Amino acid sequence: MVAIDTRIVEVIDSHTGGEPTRVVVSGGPDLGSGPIFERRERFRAEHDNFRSAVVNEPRGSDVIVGALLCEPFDKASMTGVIFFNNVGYIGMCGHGTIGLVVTLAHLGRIGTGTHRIETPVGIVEAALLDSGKVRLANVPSFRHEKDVHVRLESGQLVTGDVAWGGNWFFLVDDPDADLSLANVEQLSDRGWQIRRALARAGVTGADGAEIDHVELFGRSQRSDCDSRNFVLCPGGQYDRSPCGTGTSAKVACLYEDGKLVPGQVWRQEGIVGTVFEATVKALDDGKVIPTIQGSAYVTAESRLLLDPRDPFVGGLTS
Ligand code: PYC
Repeated sequence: MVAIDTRIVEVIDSHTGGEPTRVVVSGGPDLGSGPIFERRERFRAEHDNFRSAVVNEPRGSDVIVGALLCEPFDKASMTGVIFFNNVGYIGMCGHGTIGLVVTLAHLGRIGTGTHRIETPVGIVEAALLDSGKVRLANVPSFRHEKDVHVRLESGQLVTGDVAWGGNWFFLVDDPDADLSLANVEQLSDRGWQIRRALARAGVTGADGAEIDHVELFGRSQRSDCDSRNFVLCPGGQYDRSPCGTGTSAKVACLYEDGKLVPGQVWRQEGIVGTVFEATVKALDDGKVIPTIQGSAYVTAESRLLLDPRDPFVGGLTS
């Protein structure tokens, strides 16, 4: 029996290339009005326990990315969305947007065609295709710094690029790395070492923004893919998908290096073997609009129960 003051939160779960998204369709906090980035700050300041309750154990897991639907401030958008994870909030989420579109289609709220979505870091456009795939036109993406050297605790020097694809990434080409699922512990450890080295060296994104995603690139064993990656997310989990914002950051760098021309398809394989297809459209200021195409599948329709008597009503946090 559900206690009278238990809060009920309706969620739809999906996965995009193996990476889960949990869309909150009702029962979320009232964040008031105003631009989505302001509402994200209200979410962080006043309702952070809701974030943790929805994505963390015992109702979720470290891997889940949450998506809170919001009334858009931009009236031309069909919805606003705030993405969050086990430790906080992210700007954009590529796999999450693909999951969100498939979820809204599952609910009968949208059909095929292009849909404008407002995120805290800008407007994106997501097309639900007849095939069921989703093609996302992301926020303007760019390289902030090329060939940055950082020294790990081991003394090893690592070189990478700092780039924006809706989140901040440090991208490292590691052609000889063993980017296999069997090696994720070592890869995660390397990712953390790089994050710590970036922090020690004071390497940031624009305006001192923290670089909270690390992306390692190696060779794909597949003849139909250009590269394989491993992405360490802010809360220590690795992205099961090829990472939409990470692939956006990658193609922005490739474009700047003259290795990818507008319209050319880049096939990015992720660590579990799923693939996103990416292209770029060049903007006048040197940035690009990346498009990311992938598939998502709905996995559950659930009601989360937040019983105030539950000692873990706000989720398990470390
Ligand atoms: O697909 O952009 C993405 C993403 C970011 C963090 C996890 N997935």
